[in-house]
This record gives sequence, C-alpha cells and structure tokens, in this order.
Amino acid sequence: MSILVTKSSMPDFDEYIEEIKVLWETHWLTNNGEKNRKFEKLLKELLNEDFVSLFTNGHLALENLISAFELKGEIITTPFTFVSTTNAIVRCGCKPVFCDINKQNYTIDVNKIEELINENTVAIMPVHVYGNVCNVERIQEIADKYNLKVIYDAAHAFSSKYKGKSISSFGDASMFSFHATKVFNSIEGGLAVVQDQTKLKQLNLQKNFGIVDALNCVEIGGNAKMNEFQAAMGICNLKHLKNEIEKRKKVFNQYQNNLKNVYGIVIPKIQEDVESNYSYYPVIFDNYCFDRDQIWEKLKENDIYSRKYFYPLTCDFECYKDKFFANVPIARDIASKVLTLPLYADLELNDVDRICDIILSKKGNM
Ligand code: T4K
Repeated sequence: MSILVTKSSMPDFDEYIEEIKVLWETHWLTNNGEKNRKFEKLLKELLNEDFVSLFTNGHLALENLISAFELKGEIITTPFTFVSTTNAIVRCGCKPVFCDINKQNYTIDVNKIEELINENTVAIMPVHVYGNVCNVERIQEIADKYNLKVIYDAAHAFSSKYKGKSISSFGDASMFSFHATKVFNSIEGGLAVVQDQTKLKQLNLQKNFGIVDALNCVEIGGNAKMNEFQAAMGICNLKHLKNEIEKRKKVFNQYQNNLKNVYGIVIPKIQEDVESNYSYYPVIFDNYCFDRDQIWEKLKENDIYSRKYFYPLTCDFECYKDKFFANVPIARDIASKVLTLPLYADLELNDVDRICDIILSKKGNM
C-alpha cells in the first residue's frame, strides 16, 4: 500500500456521528452555532487564551488578521513557506519583503530583519515553519523598536509551547491551520488568536459580512465562517490530540535514530525550551551520495511519497518572480535540498525503518 506524506487523523466513526447527531435536531449548521461555540471554548482552555476566532480555513484567518490590523504597506516575511503566507499579504494589498531564513531551523533570520525595515514597513509575518519556533524574543524586540505589528503564521505549530507558554501568546496575533493535513484538523479550518477584545470583535465582524444584526452592516466583510460539521470534527479530534502527538513523537524519534550521524544527511534539530507537536520531518540532503530529487524518486519507486515542502520558494513562483525584493540565498539553498518524509500518528515504525533503508541503501541512480 502507498505511503503518503501524511494521513489525516480521524476520530472513530461513531464518535463523530454522536457529536453531529444534534445537528439533525436543531438544523443549525453554521453561523456561530453550538459546535463553534463549544470548539472555541475548548481551544481557549487548551491555549490559555481569551480571544480566539474560528475560520473556515487557515488562509482566510490570515487574510482577516491582516485586515483587522488595518495593515497597509510592507510586511517582512519569508519565502520558505506554503504559498498561502505570501498570497495573504498580497491579496490584502500589502507588499511582501522577503527576508532570508536561518540554517538551524529554517525560520526567519532575525539578524537580517532590521536591514529590510524602512518607513513603509508595517509588520513582520514570521512563519513557525515545520512547527519550528521562531526567535520570538528577538522578533518582539525589533518590532517594539520600530513600532511594527507581529503576526505569526503558526499554521504548523498548533499546541506547541515555548518556555512553557503557548506559542499563540507571542506577537500581536497568530494563525493556526486545522487543515486535513495538519497535526490537528477540523477537516478544513483555521484559528486566529489575538491579544485584545477589540481585535476579536473586528475579526468576528469581518468573517460574517460585517453584519451586527439583520438591519445593520458596519463593515465590508466577507464570509469566512467555520461550519458546524467542521467544528464537530475539531471537537472530536481535540480529545485525541495528546495521544496523536505522542505517536508522532515515536515516529519522529525513529527517523532521528535511523538517520543520525550519516554523512550528507541533516536531520531536524530538537529546539531547546520547545514542546513540539512533531508536525513535519524535514531532511536536508547536502553532499549525500544521492541528491534530494534522487531520494524523492527512489522512494516513489517504492510507492512512498515524500514532498519537497517548501520548494520552490514562494518568491520564485511565476506570479511573484522578480516582483518583490528577495535576497534569500540560504532559503534557496535549503529549498533545493529539503525533503519532508512521511509523518503521521499511525505510520508504523517498521515502515519508518523501510523508508530509512531505502534512503540509506547505496543502490539506485547514483
Ligand atoms: N501557512 C502555511 C505555512 C501553511 O502550510 C498553510 C497550509 C497555510 C498557511 C494555509 O492554511 P489552510 O488554509 O490550508 O488551512 C497541503 C495543505 O492543503 C495545506 O493546508 C498545507 N499548508 C500545505 C503545506 O500542504 P498540498 O497541496 O501539499 O496537499 P495535498 O492535497 O497534496 O495533500 C498532501 C497529503 O496529505 C496527501 O498526499 C495525503 C494527505 N491527505 C490530504 C488530504 C487533502 C490526507 O490524508 N487527507 C486529506 O484530506 O497542501
């Protein structure tokens, strides 16, 4: 059977059916129903946050955050990410300014941010890529010095902690993705976390057309609400989150043990002070006897589908090429060498061994 890069976590069928049964009684399927309210309450407890708003997907949560902060101008971000990050900035009428990443964990290089700041800069949008935590302390120092907003693309980092604190507590806001491919899913879904009531009100208005009641519309909002079936899936999956992360950790560690100390293979570094959610398993093939594309091919020949997340860089996509500033040599180098290996809670450890054997076997197109 094929092994894909990930496999959605799902609750037992009966558990989900039990959760959605009431919807056949109430016929209330969306517009901040009972399930949305329950899901938001559970999320607030889990993250220890007061101001959270559910969205139909992570991308729209990100766009709505940019709008809620009324950002107009340049946003410093990284191109080593899913294209959603850059698209959200551009679709909201802002200009992305691409900063390079660091070699240690592929997040924004905090030593290169300041040189990109000018009078048009309004915000920094760092990405906790692969669930790796950005240098949140240094980023905040820079933001404070230049009076910039910080909105984290935390799509990959749901439930992670840094120095014992929820990752959502850093910066002005964070966006988490609850897409089917994530550590935690509500089929599709996203969460915006902000630090004050006013911004929360703004987000809630924006995601529901800007209407306050049947007779009053006070904002030119869109529609980005999560529906009740999504929320019910989130509620069910949330019960299993801890266990799922434990299982992912075992898979992650199995890779670490199998691939450590191999010349030319750079495995993920465990970050100090971080409680990880083990989102992705990115490996860099650098002067290994096979290059990244050859490993991808070797795995594919064995019906195993790894992914080249995040190649190409977003700034190199046709729609962005040569349009925005991007002096990003490290990001370009990493993007050409990285492969994310299959990782999900139910991946068998002997399948991990098999994947590693294929990678380590000298047979194939050298
Ligand atoms: N910011 C960042 C940094 C992000 O990574 C993302 C999303 C966003 C923002 C935006 O958040 P959302 O609006 O999506 O909530 C996937 C996901 O669609 C996307 O959510 C994710 N990042 C991105 C990194 O990966 P694809 O095009 O690679 O997905 P796809 O369809 O090829 O699926 C990958 C594998 O996942 C499949 O081979 C099998 C498995 N899978 C997939 C689906 C759709 C399942 O097991 N179940 C499923 O339902 O983009």
